[in-house]
Amino acid sequence: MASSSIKPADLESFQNHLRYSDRVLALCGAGLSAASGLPTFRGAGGLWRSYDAVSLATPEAFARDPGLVWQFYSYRRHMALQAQPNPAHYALAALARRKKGFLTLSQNVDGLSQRAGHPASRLHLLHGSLFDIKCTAFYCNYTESNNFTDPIAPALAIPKGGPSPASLGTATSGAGATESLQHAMHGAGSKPQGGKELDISDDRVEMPEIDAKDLPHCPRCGDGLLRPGVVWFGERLPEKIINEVDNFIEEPKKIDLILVIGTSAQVYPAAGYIDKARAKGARVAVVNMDRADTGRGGLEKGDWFFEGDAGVLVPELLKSEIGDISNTERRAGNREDDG
Ligand code: BJW
Repeated sequence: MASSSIKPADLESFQNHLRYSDRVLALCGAGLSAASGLPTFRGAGGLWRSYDAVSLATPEAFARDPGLVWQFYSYRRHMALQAQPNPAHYALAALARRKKGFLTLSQNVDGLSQRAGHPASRLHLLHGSLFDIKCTAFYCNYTESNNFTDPIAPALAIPKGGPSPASLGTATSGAGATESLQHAMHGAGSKPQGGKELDISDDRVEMPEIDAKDLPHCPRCGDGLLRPGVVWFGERLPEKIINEVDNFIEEPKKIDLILVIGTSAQVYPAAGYIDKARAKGARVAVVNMDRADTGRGGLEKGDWFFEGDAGVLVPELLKSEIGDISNTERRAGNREDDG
């Protein structure tokens, strides 16, 4: 594992606090999966073709152009399936197995925590999953979990003809992941080479327009358009999850620590859990590439800021509790099933 930039005194004080922490939260965002090669939402990594990724994550965008929004999500399903969990996903999963009072709140929809063996009962997916699907017809309540069909409809297959995204998995930031994909595309020349998938996240690559009839439709009602089971702006987070998180926070015992990993902490209600945990006594430890991303409230005395790649820093920070994230651990994680 690459050496990190953590100051020994900070590592020691953090690990001392972690050792005596019974109730711990983690709030995770897109930066957790950046080391797995998946782009973030905001900043340089957040462009998909000429669109701000956030602008495609709305019910209005889907109503206006369901074909475009499905192309965006189908591409992300495909990329998430090709990506591998990184050491930070495995480290959080290992901590969840060892510390019963540890709960992870993830804003990520990519399935990588689950694939790292994170116990399901200790992982709350605040913004849903790319692999959940639901019907948009108002009279139909069809939903499906863990649909890994790729492509989900033939018309959504990634067009072929160019080089593959060779460096997927080596970037350590969202922007880096986007850049490496584009470099892979254009470094090899603009002429189609046949057989390899085109990087349709780059708007220099032509993308077919898709007829509404070729988008995924509901197998139950027959005519409703299906949509990804993610939470878009203006939509409620799943009530069951909100209640479970609130129940954890409102338990009489204090919360000792909240880890804030790879999130710009700009989106609510997720970002609000930092203040809620603080109000219950938690110290805050932020892991982020960007020192400016400490959430709206900023840092307070007694907090920690660990600057760098979560894929490197998280396993190092948690090492005193979980040991080394070795290949054995990864295999154990993959077999883990907490029912
Ligand atoms: C690294 C790294 C590396 C890079 N290592 N770090 C209170 C105040 C103001 C507004 C609101 C409020 N409450 C609600 C709102 C409205 C709105 C909102 O929050 N707006 C804000 C923008 C101001 N919230 C909502 O609409 C929510 N719904 C709601 O509140 O409903 C209420 C309601 C009530 C009654 C009726 C109806 C409704 C829903 C929010 C849903 C967000 N959805 C998305 C899309 C999900 C699907 C998808 O994935 O496509 O969630 S938007 C997008 O942002 C996605 C993410 O999960 C989320 C957070 O982004 P994240 O993960 O933080 O990513 P980035 O890119 O922002 O940051 C990455 C970070 O990683 C950066 O800091 C990098 O530096 C760092 N990094 N590489 C470590 N290697």
